[in-house]
Amino acid sequence: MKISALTRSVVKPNHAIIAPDGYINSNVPGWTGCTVNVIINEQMGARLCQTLITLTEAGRLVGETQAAQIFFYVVQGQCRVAVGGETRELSAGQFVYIPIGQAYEFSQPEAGTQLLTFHKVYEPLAGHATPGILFGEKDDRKAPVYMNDEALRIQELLPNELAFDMAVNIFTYDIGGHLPMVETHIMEHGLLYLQGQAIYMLDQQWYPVKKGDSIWMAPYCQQWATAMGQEKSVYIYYKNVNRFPT
Ligand code: UGY
Ligand code: MN
Repeated sequence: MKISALTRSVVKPNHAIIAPDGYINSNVPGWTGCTVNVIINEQMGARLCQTLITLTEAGRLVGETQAAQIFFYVVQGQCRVAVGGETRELSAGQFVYIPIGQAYEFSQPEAGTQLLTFHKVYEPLAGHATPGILFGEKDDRKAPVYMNDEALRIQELLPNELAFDMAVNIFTYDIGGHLPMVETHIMEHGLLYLQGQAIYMLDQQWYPVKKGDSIWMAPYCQQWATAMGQEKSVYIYYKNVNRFPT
């Protein structure tokens, strides 16, 4: 029997691990027929928001982005999205990036469809137009080796252009693969494990993590990870990029 007083989730001033066992649903106006778990948010000291939305067959997300852009990624299932005069079917591994000031509607999901979102208040850059709507998908053929280590591959889902102030990447580690060094950096991360297991080091503390877990890393939270288990470990992560440090 599961012991209900135990969890792998931790929430610290500069990092958090949120495992699904502690989820409590939020109501988001316009998002109906679904459960919404706000996993990372400014309430914990973050400057991004990360949510996980689980849709019933009747699920509908109707809204308009305001100051924050939203990146939607289909973790499982499929649904329809209408945005910018275009309607598309999205299935697992596909995403749509919705810039600021844009109306959108998600509808007709398969029951159990899960969407991951990353939200960031957009910081305009003089001389660069605000990015447009963008569709894309996970594609391992577009994941080059990271830092000359054949065990590590990163696919950048958003264009590496100055107009974008956020990156969303998919990081795949072969079993036993590990970050080549302890990273210590100004950029913040939100992430969701899509596959496998790992040991993550955050601020010199060690955590076992697996598919379904989310992690928040504040700026300068030291980070290192190694993959373990029977399959590659894969996570999708957010990073703020391309702006002058304030
Ligand atoms: O891009 C990154 O900073 C990435 N290598 N960090 C991480 O996966 N924790
Ligand atoms: Mn990093």
